[in-house]
Amino acid sequence: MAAVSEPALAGLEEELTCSVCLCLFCSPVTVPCGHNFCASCLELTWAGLSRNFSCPQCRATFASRPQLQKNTVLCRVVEQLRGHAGPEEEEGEGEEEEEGEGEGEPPVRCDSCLQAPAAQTCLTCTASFCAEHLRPHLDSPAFRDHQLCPPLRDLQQRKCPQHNKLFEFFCSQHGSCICSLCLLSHKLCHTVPLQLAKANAESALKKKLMELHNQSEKAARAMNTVKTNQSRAAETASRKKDLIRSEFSEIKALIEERENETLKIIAEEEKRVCNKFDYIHGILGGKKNEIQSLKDQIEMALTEGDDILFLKRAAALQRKSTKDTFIPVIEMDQNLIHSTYQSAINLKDIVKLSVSQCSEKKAEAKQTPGKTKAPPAASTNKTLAGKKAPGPQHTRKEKILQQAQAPLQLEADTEEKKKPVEVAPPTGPLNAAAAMTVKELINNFLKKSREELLQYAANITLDYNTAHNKVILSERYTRMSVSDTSLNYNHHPQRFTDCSQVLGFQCFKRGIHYWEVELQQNNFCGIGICYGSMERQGPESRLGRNSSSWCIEWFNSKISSWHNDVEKCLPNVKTTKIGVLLHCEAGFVIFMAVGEKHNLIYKFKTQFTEALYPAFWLFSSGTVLSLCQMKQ
Ligand SMILES: *[C@@H]1O[C@H](CO)[C@@H](O)[C@H](O)[C@H]1NC(C)=O
Ligand SMILES: *[C@@H]1O[C@H](CO)[C@@H](O)[C@H](O)[C@H]1NC(C)=O
Ligand SMILES: *[C@@H]1O[C@H](CO)[C@@H](O)[C@H](O)[C@H]1NC(C)=O
Ligand SMILES: *[C@@H]1O[C@H](CO)[C@@H](O)[C@H](O)[C@H]1NC(C)=O
Ligand SMILES: *[C@@H]1O[C@H](CO)[C@@H](O)[C@H](O)[C@H]1NC(C)=O
Ligand SMILES: *[C@@H]1O[C@H](CO)[C@@H](O)[C@H](O)[C@H]1NC(C)=O
Ligand SMILES: CC(=O)N[C@H]1CO[C@H](CO)[C@@H](O)[C@@H]1O
Repeated sequence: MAAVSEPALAGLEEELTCSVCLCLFCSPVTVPCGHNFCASCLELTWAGLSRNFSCPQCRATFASRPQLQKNTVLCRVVEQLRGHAGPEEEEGEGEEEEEGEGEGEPPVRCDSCLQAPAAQTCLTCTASFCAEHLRPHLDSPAFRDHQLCPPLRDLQQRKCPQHNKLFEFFCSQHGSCICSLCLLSHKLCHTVPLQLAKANAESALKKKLMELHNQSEKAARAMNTVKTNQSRAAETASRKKDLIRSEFSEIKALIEERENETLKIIAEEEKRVCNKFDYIHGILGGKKNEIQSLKDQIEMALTEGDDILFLKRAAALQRKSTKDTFIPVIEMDQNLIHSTYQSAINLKDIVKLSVSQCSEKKAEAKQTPGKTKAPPAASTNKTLAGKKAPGPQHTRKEKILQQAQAPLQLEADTEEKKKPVEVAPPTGPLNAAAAMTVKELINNFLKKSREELLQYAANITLDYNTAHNKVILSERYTRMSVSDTSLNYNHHPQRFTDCSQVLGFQCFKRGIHYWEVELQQNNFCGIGICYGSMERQGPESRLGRNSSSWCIEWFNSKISSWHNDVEKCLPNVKTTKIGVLLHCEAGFVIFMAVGEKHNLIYKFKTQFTEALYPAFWLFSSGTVLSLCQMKQ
């Protein structure tokens, strides 16, 4: 086999022997003082001890039981040695002969006779001698000072090649062994006798072993911590995932419940109408039978031969008649169907909006990790709307200051710079925080481009039943104008009797809605919103003159806002297209000039308590308003 390693391993046997069992190591382990033992021997030695563990070789004591690591290098060396010496090394005498010089250490031969095994080595002569040839050393005074020691092998390796003298010292600077003659050239070096150098190196290595032992224990502890932390993280994540799952299933259940309710409304309406149809169908069936029976009687009478009898019957039959069949109009309540459908769309919009807001926030957080979080109002993309950010350019220092301060500060800043902004005082008891978020929300919407607002677009049609007698509706209920004469619309409780007004057919209880109105001719009109419960008669039925409506009014060149009979004059705007943005939950309505740079005309903030209808007032003949069909 690996003959190459054979000589290398020769002579190592003693080093590879456990000092407890005196056999070759079997799974050797290393104790902190650096000594190796068979794992099982150490187990036996330390069995039953709870402290004062000591090394069986050097008696070094350890307060606690040292952690023992298998000495893998030693293991491999022992295995290699076994591979040559056979597993039972001690009893393998025969093998030893076979292996010859390879394994069994050949005795050191006498340098004199070159045959007999040496008894001692003389360090002075640098030669080994058998008992016989050693005798002069022991007897003759000439050799008295010669230093004798047990036989040493390879004396040549222990000699300085330069001076052919035995090494006696160790130079730590050069890390080499030197002889006494070399000392001259190492005058400036630190040199120590070999024995001392060996002892020093041994203790240094032992110390290092201790340190490594400490380090390895530390590493093992750290590994444990990492594993623990890992499983803790996994646990936390799975717990949170469960919670999130249950939140979402609750959301889904809520939506499903709403779906069920909404579907139920339609189903009930369907049932109501179906029952009516069934009823009418039954009535008509009876009528048909009645007619058939009269028909039969007449036909029977016509076959009567007896004149007297025939005339008598004919007279009776001629008196009989059946009324024309009256078929009542039965249809589903379009208003109900539509508003039910609209409520589903509104819910969808709200969900869509909050879901997209969630992902926007996430994207923002990713974009600026570690930075101070900017307030939402300031972080929306201003360039999208083709507008410049409001407010002056700030220096870098000011910007940092602003970021450090509360969003409140930034908000107040931009608020002042905007010109035509006025805010109606909120009617509801909003707390400061809620008011602030509504403010931010409004600013968000004001920064949106028209394209962005169109995602909330609602097509509005006019409700014929609310139109005042002089309001003409045309273009499939999207255009309104004023007639000089009364149009004699039939009476309806929802109809305006005193003010030439009309409401939209659509009503909004929830969600965000945007519609646009075109002022086509003559600026005498009002555009706004109102509760369905607003008066239809008397002076209080005028838009803005009560607490149930909010509007912007054009009175020739004068523009003003109206609510609760309070007027506020506003700066003029040139545009003829007005956008209305209604946010039911946040409680605001914004009137904007479509296509203008600073497009805010006015905003009302309040808490809406009822569903809201688009509302219009047309003052004089010639005024024409048109509702825009919106493409999403
Ligand atoms: C353990 O060692 C300490 C100090 O070397 C000694 O005082 C103590 O008696 C020892 N205990 C035992 C049980 O040998
Ligand atoms: C090993 O660690 C112990 C405490 O954990 C310490 O007292 C000792 O000095 C360390 N030994 C070495 C060699 O670092
Ligand atoms: C493990 O968790 C503890 C406590 O949570 C912490 O102090 C320690 O730094 C963590 N260690 C690692 C490696 O993550
Ligand atoms: C909705 O209706 C379906 C079918 O009628 C029913 O299985 C489900 O439990 C209902 N969900 C809720 C939340 O009421
Ligand atoms: C803002 O919008 C413009 C135009 O769509 C785009 O180029 C830019 O990257 C956007 N900036 C941010 C911060 O989203
Ligand atoms: C409004 O009506 C137009 C034309 O009928 C249609 O194309 C558009 O999709 C509608 N918009 C909405 C928001 O329903
Ligand atoms: C029905 C209605 O809302 N009426 C109110 C209209 O506004 C005036 C003025 O604020 C109130 O006095 C009415 O009660």
